[in-house]
Amino acid sequence: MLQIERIILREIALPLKEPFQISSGTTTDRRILLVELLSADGVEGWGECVAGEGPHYSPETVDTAWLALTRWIAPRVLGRPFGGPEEVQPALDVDFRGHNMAKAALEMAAWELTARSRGISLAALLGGVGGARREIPVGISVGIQESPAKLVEKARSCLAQGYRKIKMKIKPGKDVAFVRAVREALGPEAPLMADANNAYTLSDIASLRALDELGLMMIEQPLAWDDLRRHAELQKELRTPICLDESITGVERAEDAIALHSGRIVNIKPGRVGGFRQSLAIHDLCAAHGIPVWCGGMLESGVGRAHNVALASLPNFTLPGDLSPSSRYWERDVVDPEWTMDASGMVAVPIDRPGMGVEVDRERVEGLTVRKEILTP
Ligand code: OSB
Ligand code: MG
Repeated sequence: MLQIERIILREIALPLKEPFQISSGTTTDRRILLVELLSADGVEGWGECVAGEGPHYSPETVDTAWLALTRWIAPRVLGRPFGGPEEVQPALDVDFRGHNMAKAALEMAAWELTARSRGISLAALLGGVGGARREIPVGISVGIQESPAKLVEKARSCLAQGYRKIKMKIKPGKDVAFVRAVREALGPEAPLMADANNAYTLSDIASLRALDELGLMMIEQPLAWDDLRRHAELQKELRTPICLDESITGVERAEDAIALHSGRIVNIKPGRVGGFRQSLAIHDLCAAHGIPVWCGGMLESGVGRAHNVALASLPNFTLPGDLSPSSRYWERDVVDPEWTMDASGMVAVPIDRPGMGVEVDRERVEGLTVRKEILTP
């Protein structure tokens, strides 16, 4: 049984160590929405909303998520008995369209709370600890750089740190020459990929064909954020697997993508798909169709990272996730212990600790809080 008696929303301001540029814009300071739940029997649960500062990745923003949580999500869950966290997402989707990231923040906190109240790890609750997945290979997402030489320098340093996959953000004009320079500098075996965040159309086929020659593990979401059909056309023209990110907003979209052959790999971000229930469904669907998945990131604090690490412990997460350690993003994270990566590019899944496996540094969070609201039935 799961009954939520109190929801505490906080927006914290967390500056990135360095600006992060993707094709649709640059982020320097994160506005992070944290969700804290308190159950009827006094157990806490934490979630993080991955919505951006502006509507540049998906239509949601921190402000729309705050509105959705206070006005429509909280009233649907507060004081209401659920059989378990898997019942939360269906309840939120009745007569309530979209706002996946806002819904996910609440839903994932409900899973976290459940794991704590059962005294098991979130990874174990999600079903991810079957044998060897106590560690997950980590990839890094490198923002758009000024010059090919700068990108080469970054990528080289990432490999030296142990990262198992290097994803380079690209956009027209900052693509082929940049990626080719890295390929030439790091050699044919370097695990490289590119992420365009929708910066291309089918008329850019020449650049996309040139990228196709560079031995990339995949090209992520080259075309429109909500497109599947054109990605299918493009995939026919490329040897490099297309990986879908933005377009996969739930398990039905994943079914569509598989039916249309829109890509060969799926990046699962639990926030984008409405939470863990949908993430698990997409994971299982892709596994049944031989489609590898990996866990994407949204520049989360240590709270969202904990959820991603737990999810990525599932068996079909066979490719390295965007799960960089805390120090790649922040001077200091908001959880204790902070997230680390070992020299061979692995992050440990904290399966011996209840819940998400890290504790929120409440004092630090209070100090960073710019807005707070307490919601009760
Ligand atoms: O497309 O994966 C993306 C960050 C913000 C918005 C979109 C994306 C990203 C990342 C960051 O690539 C990955 C990370 O959190 O390290
Ligand atoms: Mg992406």
